[in-house]
Amino acid sequence: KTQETVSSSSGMANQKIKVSEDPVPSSISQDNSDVPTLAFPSISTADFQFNLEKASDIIVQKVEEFMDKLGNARLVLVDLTERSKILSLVRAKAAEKNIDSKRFFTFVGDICQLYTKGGLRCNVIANAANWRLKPGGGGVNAAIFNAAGAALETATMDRAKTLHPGNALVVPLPSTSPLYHKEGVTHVIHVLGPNMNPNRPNCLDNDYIKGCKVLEDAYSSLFKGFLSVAN
Ligand code: AR6
Repeated sequence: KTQETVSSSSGMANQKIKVSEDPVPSSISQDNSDVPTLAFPSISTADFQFNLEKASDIIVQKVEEFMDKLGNARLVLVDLTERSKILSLVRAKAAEKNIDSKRFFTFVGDICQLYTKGGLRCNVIANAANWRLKPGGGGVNAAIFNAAGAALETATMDRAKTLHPGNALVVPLPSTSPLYHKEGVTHVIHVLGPNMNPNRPNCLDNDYIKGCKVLEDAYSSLFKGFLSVAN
């Protein structure tokens, strides 16, 4: 695991070459568990402009609801930066409700590099998708489709051509995908949340009665999908 050296057999005799370095920060390198783990982004709160207070309430409420069905599996809410408002809101509200922090916690990092950069093993990751289930559009959707390569697009299209708001689609990742062999991700779950952005399809025009219902359904579908492949 630690840095190794080998002697070069060609050219300069006895030259030391670095061949591998442990990519896992020591603080979490003990996270070598094979515990089923779902990493998920906060659905709808960036490009889809959903209210963060309301979204954080829904995340914590849905996590709490699924806690006793989880067994030893883990749920991890991920965002790109330590300054993430949604992560702090959710952390505070989860602490208030005494949610078991071993089975639900937040994590800062790129959802496509949780193991190689962060040392966190997550066999399932969620995507904040678009209704066409297509790559691009920025945000976490673009990042996941990019990192997973064409294998994800094909596997997704084999299962569905579109997704309705509030629904999730579980896609087994082919082992040819770099996300599978580098990061250990075996499934991607596409989730379509409610959209409050007038420049995106199916905008709910600030209707938070409908919006909250759709976001609740989205997390229920996501967590059910995860449970269906977790054990
Ligand atoms: N790793 C972890 N979290 C991320 C990453 C990443 N690589 N990239 C973004 N986030 P968004 P939405 C966080 O906008 O609001 C797309 O265009 C981000 O900070 O990706 O549901 C789709 O095609 C935020 O907390 O999703 C849809 O059309 C969260 O992920 C539309 O955006 C979700 O941000 C969906 O919009």
